[in-house]
Amino acid sequence: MTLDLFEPPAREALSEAAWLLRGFALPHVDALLAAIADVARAAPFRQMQTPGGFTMSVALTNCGALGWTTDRRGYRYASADPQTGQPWPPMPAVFTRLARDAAKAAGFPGFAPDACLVNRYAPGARLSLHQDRDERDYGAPIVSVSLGMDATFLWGGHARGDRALRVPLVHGDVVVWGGADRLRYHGVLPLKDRPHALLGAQRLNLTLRKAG
Ligand code: MD3
Ligand code: FE
Repeated sequence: MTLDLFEPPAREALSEAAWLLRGFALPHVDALLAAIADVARAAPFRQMQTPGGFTMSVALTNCGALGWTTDRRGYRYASADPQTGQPWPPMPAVFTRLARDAAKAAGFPGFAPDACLVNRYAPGARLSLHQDRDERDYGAPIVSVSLGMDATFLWGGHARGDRALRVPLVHGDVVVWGGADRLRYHGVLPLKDRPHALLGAQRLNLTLRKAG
């Protein structure tokens, strides 16, 4: 029998339907990075324009049947990459499996994502407080996978002005959000310039969703 007195908890509650699974992605890092490189070869990372005319500090790409995009006309999910007119690259099997297993561990069995947004942060990049409301059905959870540099995640309330909790996210962490917490405001503070041993001066974040 293993002595498990010092095992970290398998899951940590951020609130009633949001779960932090520390290190859940660590066994899959090599496969995830190889799959992200494949996706980025077919659909390169790019900084998109917001409807308000700003350029996002985060660069992004997508895979799966649907991909999240933004331009002067608004935010939406689309089946084709606006830069190439081609369908987004297929969802790698390691993404689908990790998302399903993490959702199950957080109490959402049967999660089958059809969209994966891949965000890439350089030092200084940030994501201001927002809600994710471009998906068709808020009944499905969202699974988020953090790789590379540390980040401080902002976990707010149901109104933009609600006080936000600061949650440190590190390489390999997975968070699952659903139910009553699905429409909470959230964001990411500007990243510090503290290169990661494996990934260097970048943070990658996967968000796996049922968008359509
Ligand atoms: C809480 N990305 O792409 S993932 C996003 O680290 C986004 O790149 C962040 O927010 C990142 O939209 C954070 C965590 C996340 C994703 C979806 C949520 C938190 C959420 C939906 C509802 C509540
Ligand atoms: Fe978001």
